[in-house]
Amino acid sequence: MTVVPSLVPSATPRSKTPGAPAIPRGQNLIGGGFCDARDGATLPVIDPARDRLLTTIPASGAADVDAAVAAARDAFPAWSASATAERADLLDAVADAIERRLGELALLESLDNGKPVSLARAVDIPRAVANFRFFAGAVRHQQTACHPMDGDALNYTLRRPVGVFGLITPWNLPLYLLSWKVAPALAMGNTVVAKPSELTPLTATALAGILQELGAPAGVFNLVHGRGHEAGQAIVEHPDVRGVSFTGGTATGARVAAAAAPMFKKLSLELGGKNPTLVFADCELDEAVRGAARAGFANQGQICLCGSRILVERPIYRRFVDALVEEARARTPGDPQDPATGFGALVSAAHRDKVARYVALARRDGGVLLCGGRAPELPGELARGAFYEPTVIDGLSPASETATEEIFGPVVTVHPFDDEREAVRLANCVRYGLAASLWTRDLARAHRVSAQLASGMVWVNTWLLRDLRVPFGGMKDSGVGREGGRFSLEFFSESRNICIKL
Ligand code: TXE
Repeated sequence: MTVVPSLVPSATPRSKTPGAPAIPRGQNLIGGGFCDARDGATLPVIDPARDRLLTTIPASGAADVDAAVAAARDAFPAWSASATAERADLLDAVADAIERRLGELALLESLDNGKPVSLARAVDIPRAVANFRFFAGAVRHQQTACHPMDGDALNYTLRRPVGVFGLITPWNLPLYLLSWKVAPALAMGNTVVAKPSELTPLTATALAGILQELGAPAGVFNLVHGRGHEAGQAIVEHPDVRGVSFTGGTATGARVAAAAAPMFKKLSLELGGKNPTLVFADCELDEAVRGAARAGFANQGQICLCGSRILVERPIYRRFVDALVEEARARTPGDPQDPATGFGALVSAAHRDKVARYVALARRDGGVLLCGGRAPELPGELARGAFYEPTVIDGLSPASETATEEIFGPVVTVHPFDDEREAVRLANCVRYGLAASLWTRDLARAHRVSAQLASGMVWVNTWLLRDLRVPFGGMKDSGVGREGGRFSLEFFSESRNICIKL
């Protein structure tokens, strides 16, 4: 099987694991040219479902980042002065190109990450298309503020590009989250140096190929592959990078913030979550069960918005939990590249082991495993894969490590509550504050409880219903700042107020 050779630079050695799909080796894109790391160092790219080598990428270091930042800096004057329509047209063309290659890109995402190809086809790639289209439209139609001063003066505000942005993204939704940053950054006239997760670099390389094919000016979009503490850290520390948009773990976010703060860089941090799902006894039970299961297990539980802490009002506790376990059991891990598979592999063996450690902690702390809690037995090459069964744990203290720390895998804990007050207290007593979902038919309660949740986003009777105009981001240890719609346009620009005396 050959995978999108047209999207990745050629002249490449093929991957070495027998039977693995032929994926050309990934390269950096710096100043309009594809290249390896200066010292030739590489990192393996592993298919986590079969533990096989897919290809390699450059293990870039500070010298590679330096070259990419210089290219982005050189491209900035022309790109920042280009017409809005030119930038918006490029984003629309990128969206069209991604859409045309949806099948190929979904396959790459599935191979790289272990996610079901059906999910990548239905969510990851279409949402990347939507992000490029949305920000093309948003920048075309953007407005700025005007503050007249009773006939004395007129204030108006311009939004100017900032300069070179560093865009650092995680492995769970690789192209989707990269497009969420690249599109608004370029739309507002910035140039960028992007570093995808070293665990899932394939679709970022494909995006670089698309931008090249479309004739994006050299240096406007630069891609540097590599490890976080090397390439990532070098981007954050580079004095010519004027802003950083980072999505990833909370501990990494703290390191990024510490490096960026003394240089007063613009900084957006989308970090971890331990999101509560609150289920009230008056909910539409079947819908709540399906919604909670989706929130718990979508993408194998590897979405920062996943609801892994499920709080259920006591009168329906047993019925709800039994039905949830049935939903969990129905999600059978299987070959991610089989279009019929709904539940794939985790991103890596190391991550699967981390998930297993949290389940072991839960057992130690008196948790009762209602289902899952182990790696499934799968046939053939899949036996080597990083699979883990959907797991529901009852009987744990809501203050236990498993119930309060971000696991980022297919593990949910369930906890009963007796009234609204207790539900809100349990929802809010973690260090994170990214998202919450609540299930009730009582509209007054929906408003009342939503207003009390310490959380950047609240869904009522739904989960992960996204409108690209709304603010996206978290509070507490879930991050700083908001992206989405005008919030992204504002983050990726500087306001300049002009006051004219009349
Ligand atoms: O994230 P990292 P990882 C959470 C989740 C997961 C944990 C670790 O809990 O288990 O984070 O995942 C780059 N300077 N989330 O290890 O390490 C890194 O190369 C600059 C939540 O993948 O934070 C990658 O490109 N960059 C999250 C990106 O940061 C650095 C999604 C994220 O990697 C760096 C993924 C450094 N010092 C994981 N160190 C979400 N909220 O969506 C690493 N990186």
